[in-house]
Amino acid sequence: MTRLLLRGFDIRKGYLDSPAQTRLIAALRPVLKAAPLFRPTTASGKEMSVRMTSAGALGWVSDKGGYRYEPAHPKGIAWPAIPDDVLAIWRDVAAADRLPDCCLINYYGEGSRMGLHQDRDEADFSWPVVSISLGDDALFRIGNPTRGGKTESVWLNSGDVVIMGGPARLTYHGIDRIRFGSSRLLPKGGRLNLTLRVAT
Ligand code: MD3
Ligand code: FE
Repeated sequence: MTRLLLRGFDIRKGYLDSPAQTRLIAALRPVLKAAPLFRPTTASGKEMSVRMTSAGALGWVSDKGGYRYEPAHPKGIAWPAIPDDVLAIWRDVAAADRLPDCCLINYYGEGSRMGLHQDRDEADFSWPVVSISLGDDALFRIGNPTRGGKTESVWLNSGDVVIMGGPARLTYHGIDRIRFGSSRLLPKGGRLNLTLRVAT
């Protein structure tokens, strides 16, 4: 495993080996069955190219009512529990004395991207956010604490884990593109990104 520090983001390249990635996908299968991926729309009514769902007490949703955390999936059921294998990664890397209450699951198919944004729907920005990449490679762009300015990009590969804490917690970031078909982890291709958060 190699470690990269970029603008306060702690990037653990190759944190999960191939068998651990396969185990994580197996643990996520029942989660995705219970809480299917859906396509959120922004407050302005545009469909996002990324499909999403969540696990944990709270899940992140976006629709005409805006962005927020909700205790139920849009189809009305409680979000499934965050799998233990996922929580074990948080325990190992987050250095936080509580567990996350949300695991947001983003799925990137061919052509999906996520524009530069800040994550600020959580109640307390002093908790870190932990991201786990699975499947196809993604070009991750890191900006600044305010909009604009120079950015730096890094490819995230399957098995990489990123920890965003401290001053980096409010840094602008996004996914420019994925290399669709670069990984064989997901049978239908694409990329799953898990972000573990303390929302409340
Ligand atoms: C920096 N996801 O879900 S993960 C997101 O790959 C999101 O799906 C991207 O941005 C993805 O909000 C990037 C890296 C990441 C996640 C959350 C962050 C970086 C972050 C929260 C605060 C600062
Ligand atoms: Fe984000």
